[in-house]
Amino acid sequence: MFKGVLFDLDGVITDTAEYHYHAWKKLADGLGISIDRAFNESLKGVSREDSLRLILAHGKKQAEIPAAQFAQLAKEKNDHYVELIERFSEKDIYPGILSLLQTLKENKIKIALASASKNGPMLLEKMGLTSLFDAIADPAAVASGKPAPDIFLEAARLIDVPITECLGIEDALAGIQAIKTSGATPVGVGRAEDLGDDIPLVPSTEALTFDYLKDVWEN
Ligand code: B16
Ligand code: MG
Repeated sequence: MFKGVLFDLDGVITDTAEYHYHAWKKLADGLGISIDRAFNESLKGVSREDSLRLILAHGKKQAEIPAAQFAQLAKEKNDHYVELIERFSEKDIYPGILSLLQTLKENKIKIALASASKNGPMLLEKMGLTSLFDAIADPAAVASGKPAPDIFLEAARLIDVPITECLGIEDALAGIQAIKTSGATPVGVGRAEDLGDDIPLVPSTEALTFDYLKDVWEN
């Protein structure tokens, strides 16, 4: 039986991708760079700074932005994003996630957050989920973002469970790659076209039950 579950946040526990998109779009518009929802897909699971680099490269503007302005742009995006998620609450938890977390806890399975988002602790707090988590890995404390395995390794270290005894749940390809490299067992939320056909997948979080996770582990 697995002893720990490492959760991604955006796209697994709640839907913040739309808000990230609006905040990035506002910033990109101001820079004369056009981004759409398809481009936004490539930003899922990618850190704030790496997302900004991708947007600037997309608009061929990376050479024009000095370091101080880069930091300012990242801050502007985050300020707007934080405004957009101001009213987040329990109603924003994806279906099935609260009962899964409660069941894991009842069964003494350790739970950790392995999100690229520096806003993760605030979002868990707003959704009333903080007390269900045994640990929150800090994305600022690891050397490399997803698809590197660092954040999942750090999450497993914090709950003191060997990474090979953990499941990792992700909605983004970068995150699935990170889980695979870490040595944890991946479970994807999404489509085979996006995440690959070589891992267990659920179409939406409702299907993420404790029984489903036990089946994944045993098969
Ligand atoms: P922040 P996840 C990721 O969260 C998002 O998918 C990604 O779009 C975002 O840029 C990243 O967090 C950083 O977020 O700007 O709030 O630090 O999917 O790893 O939970
Ligand atoms: Mg995600």
